[in-house]
Amino acid sequence: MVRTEDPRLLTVGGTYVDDLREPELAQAARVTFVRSPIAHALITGIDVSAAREAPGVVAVLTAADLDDLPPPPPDSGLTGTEGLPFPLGGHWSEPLFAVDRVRFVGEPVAMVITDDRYQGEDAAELVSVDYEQLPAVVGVAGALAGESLLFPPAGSNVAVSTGTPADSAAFDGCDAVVEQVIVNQRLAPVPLEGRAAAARWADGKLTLWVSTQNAQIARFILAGALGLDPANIRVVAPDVGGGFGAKIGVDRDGLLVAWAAKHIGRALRWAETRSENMLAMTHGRAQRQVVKIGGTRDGRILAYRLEIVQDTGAYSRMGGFLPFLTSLMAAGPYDIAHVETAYQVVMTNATPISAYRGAGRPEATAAIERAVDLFAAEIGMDATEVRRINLVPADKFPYTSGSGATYDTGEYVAGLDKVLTGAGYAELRAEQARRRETGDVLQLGIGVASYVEITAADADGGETARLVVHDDGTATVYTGSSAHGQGHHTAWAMLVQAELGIDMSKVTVIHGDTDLIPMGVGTYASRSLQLGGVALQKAAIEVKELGRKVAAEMLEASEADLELDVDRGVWQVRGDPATSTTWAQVAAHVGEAGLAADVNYTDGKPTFPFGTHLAVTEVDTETGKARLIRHVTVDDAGTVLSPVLAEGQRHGGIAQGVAQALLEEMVYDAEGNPVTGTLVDYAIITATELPSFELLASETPATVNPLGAKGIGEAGTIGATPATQNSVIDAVSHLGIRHIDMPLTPARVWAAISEARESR
Ligand code: SMO
Repeated sequence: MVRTEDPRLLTVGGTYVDDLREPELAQAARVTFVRSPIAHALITGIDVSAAREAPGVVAVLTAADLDDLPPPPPDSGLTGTEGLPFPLGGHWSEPLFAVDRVRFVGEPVAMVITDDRYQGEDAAELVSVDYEQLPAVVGVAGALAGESLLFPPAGSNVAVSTGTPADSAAFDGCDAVVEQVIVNQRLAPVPLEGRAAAARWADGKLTLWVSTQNAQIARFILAGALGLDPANIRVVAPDVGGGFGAKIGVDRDGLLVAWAAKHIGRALRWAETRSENMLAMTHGRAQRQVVKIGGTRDGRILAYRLEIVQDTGAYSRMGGFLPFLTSLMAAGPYDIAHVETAYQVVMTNATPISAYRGAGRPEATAAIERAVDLFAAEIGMDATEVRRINLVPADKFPYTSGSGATYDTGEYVAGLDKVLTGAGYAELRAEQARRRETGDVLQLGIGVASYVEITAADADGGETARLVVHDDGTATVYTGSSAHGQGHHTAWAMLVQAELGIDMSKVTVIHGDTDLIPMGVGTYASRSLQLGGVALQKAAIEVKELGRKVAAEMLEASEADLELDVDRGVWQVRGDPATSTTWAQVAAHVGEAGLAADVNYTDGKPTFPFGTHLAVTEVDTETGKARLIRHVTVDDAGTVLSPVLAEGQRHGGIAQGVAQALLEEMVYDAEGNPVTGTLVDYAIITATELPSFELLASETPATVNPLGAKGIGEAGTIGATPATQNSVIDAVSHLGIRHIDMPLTPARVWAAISEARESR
């Protein structure tokens, strides 16, 4: 089965926000943002007079023009651990335009609106902003030092703190205890399509076309920010070129485009440049972790502690919430008697942190998978053996972990064994020994990571589906779960065909338009199939029962005697296939409204996909260059609906995970200037750096939903990152190296090797 969306995407291409040729946008003016070039400064004046006179300028807007907006919500007083801190309100709230103070390079300060886009670039240069530079808060150390404050009224840069765990007695009974500071570095999501929006205000109604993972959530945010009745807002997400979590809802830049269209009464459009995307779209990860792990010399882990400082950047978007998820998943797939976690969320003068492929769970896996390898090295045991001893055994499910998550089903040890067998683990170790013996310049590394993750963590938020069968025998699906590369059209059409026997080619899938689908949640947290897919399956079953009644009437048979021949898509009398009627005839008989069902599925529960990744790297000990040469994985996401879509998710996820391990890092200098703000300095991964992945099959059905489905969207990044990191460290472990922080660039690996050789 191939993807039904591909012929269009590969021939005429998609229609993204900036490609829209809607007549309503024909006269649209162009938005160019004026962004702060300084990480931390007071704004002492903004002079827009010269810009207003520039060619093509329609308007120049700043915070002073926002007086037609509703007052911000009162201080919620949310600090500490009460309530879910995203976004933080009160002291920490994020304005639309910067007011009085800028807090990161890239923060929007003003907006220039011009007839043509090129005019905006020139006019923006003429906006004169007076800045009084302040000391920048860089990284978690800078935030905790507290010498400069982003929000002086708050009195601290620490927005959330769970308190520190007391040094636990659980470690006292351990033969061996290891501690390590681990940096899970800041990453840029880099979707191929950057952020873009187009807005029009007419007849008391706002339409916003926006590149988003969820049109309905964007509408909800818009209504709140602009003080509008949601009924007077239409949000449309056309084709969306990737999001990775950073396009959940709509952020301040998109809100400003919508507001400005209403404010000046002219349609507007905006598409960011890649440079803006690197600085002003949210970033991900950015945790400093301290792990402590202890156990017996025969490999039993008895106690584990994870302390996190989350750098959430200049404003707390989902960054304030990520360490909660990291803490929840801290214990990983292991049965550990004592687990303790603590976290702080701190503000820094950098781009705000939000969700990025895995959103808090990759950070949990990265921490414990490093810790397990460190523990194994300490007791001199093979790290895969330590994993086998401590993985939750198959007969213990449902299992509540030491960090408080209840895993539904799992075959963790079987998954590990499948990967070890598939990779030829013993032969790999033998090859590694050979290379060590001969002193080969290219040393071999074998890294393993086992994981469990939570998907659809917010399952009770539900998902919607509407299904209509038409009198020409086709069907239309309206889904609250919109695609930005995942392949929903294919999957949703497969579900309809499986249930109703209507051929996939006759199924149209519509998403991302709040006029057509007012209720929906959207695509993130690997939730689509297990929530949106189940909603659609339920709608199809309802339509089927409606169809049965109508067909029975038409064929003058009892409902009990009717059966749906799913291969042919016809209703027939049992044992008398000649007496039959098609979906088209049934729909024509009853009229379209008669063959439609609406489902809002809110009974879903989170699921816990799991797996093991094994990465084989070759490390050049003279240059420090690490190359991934094999990657073998089990990613068990329950029952697989479409193997090609599931494999696609695994491929993309692995590539992004390996990229974090080897290449990517968003770096800031001491003044808070981003120094990796272009794709020349920020190395995203390409096919050249990757081998062909060896994906092994494993399906342990979820028990909490009728499709047996768990999420697959984020698994690849979760397993691949620590497997690759462990692999590179393993390649040089014979030199006495125990840990190297990501990204494992040649410079870092070479420095670690040099240091190890010197200290010998
Ligand atoms: S990081 Mo994802 O879109 O939950």
